[in-house]
Amino acid sequence: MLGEMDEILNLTLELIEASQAHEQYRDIECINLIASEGIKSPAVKEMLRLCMDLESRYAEGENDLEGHVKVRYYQGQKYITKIENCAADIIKNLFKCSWTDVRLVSGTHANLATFKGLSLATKNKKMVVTPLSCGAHISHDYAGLAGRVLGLEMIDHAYDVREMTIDTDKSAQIIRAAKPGIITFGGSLFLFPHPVKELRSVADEVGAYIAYDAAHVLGLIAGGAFQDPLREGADFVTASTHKTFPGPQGGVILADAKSSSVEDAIKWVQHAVFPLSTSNTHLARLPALGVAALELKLFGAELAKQTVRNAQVAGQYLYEHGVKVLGEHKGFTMSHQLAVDVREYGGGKKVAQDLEEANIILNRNLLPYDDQNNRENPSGIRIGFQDVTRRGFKEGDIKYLCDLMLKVIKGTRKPQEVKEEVIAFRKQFNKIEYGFNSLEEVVKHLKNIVGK
Ligand code: DSN
Repeated sequence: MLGEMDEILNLTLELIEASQAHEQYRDIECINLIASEGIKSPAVKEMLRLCMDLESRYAEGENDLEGHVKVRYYQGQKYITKIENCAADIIKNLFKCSWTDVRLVSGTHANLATFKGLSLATKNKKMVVTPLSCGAHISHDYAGLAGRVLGLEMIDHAYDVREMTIDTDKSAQIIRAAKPGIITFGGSLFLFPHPVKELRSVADEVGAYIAYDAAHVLGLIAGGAFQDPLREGADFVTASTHKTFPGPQGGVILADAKSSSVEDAIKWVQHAVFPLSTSNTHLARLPALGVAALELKLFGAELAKQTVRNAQVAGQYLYEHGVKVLGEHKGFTMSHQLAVDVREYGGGKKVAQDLEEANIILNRNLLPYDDQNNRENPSGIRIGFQDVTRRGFKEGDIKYLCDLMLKVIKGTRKPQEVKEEVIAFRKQFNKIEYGFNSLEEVVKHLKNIVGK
């Protein structure tokens, strides 16, 4: 027993120390360039800290066609219902849509419920998707939940490697031949808009729903800096709420109930949310989701514009310094991300690991011409600029950051030496921009706007 408790004590100390050390490491000493992560404002964090009881509660049940609570199967819901309805209404207002579901605990969960709901609505198991190496999320893929969990049959969009987007004409032919129930757009390596508008009528010809995975670009859409999928013809938008949308970790689905067929599909998707795939919907994130959405309503345009600008400046600078950044003839990117071919420097794995040693954190990534099963050492790295932008990086800071990266990528300096410069540089950015410092500041700001 004593020996066992010794071990438990050690584990507990390690747990506490590692948690403290992590906060110092990633939040204070690293420059974070993982394109799928986001950074919360002090007001969003304050809201999260306020919600410790909510973090213990349940709210199982059904929602209505406005995304509001319809029925709950537990007592004690009078404030929980208000919270969920408010969060849904702020999201609907931000994305100008008539329906949302905010109960998803992640973007993958949003895809699960949407793909399942739409395959039930259409009684069709075929789904046209972007190939994994061309940017699809693993949940769209035969090797992920779409294939292995939902048993969908995947047919690949045609992808134009030079243009770094879906080939419209060839994909139209593929869709006409396959007659899928679902056509997906969007994904995780996502530099340029996908042809939603262009393929809407082809989806109509075959009776398919369009699902657009906006996990990466949700904040850019909110800020009007990327394509607007709902206005271009997407039936459903799925997303996580913690990437360019700088909220708590979670997921969301959006739709406009513009026809009886979308209304019918919403009901199936809601059924796939509950009872098919949730019991606990992680309620404590909902108030913080509302605050993050409000911040984007107020500051999202400026934030999105600077994020994309920073990514483009980095693309140009790295390219001018001899690094193979993809999409050069199109200005490198229209999103928060860059894709860089680093085979010349040892491949994605080596470069990502070297940069990690210098406290610059990003991920290796498959590029469209890679074998999609070679996830171990793909050709590329993916760089995301949403975190540094919110910390206040402007064009000059981005170029300095690129200089630090170039030293490591090209091996002209040891990563350990560059690390000291990274830590010192990171220390100059201690505020979160484009958001609020406290809930008090949120309320004051809003009252000022409405003149109270
Ligand atoms: N796997 C994540 C990404 O990095 O894109 C999204 O879930």
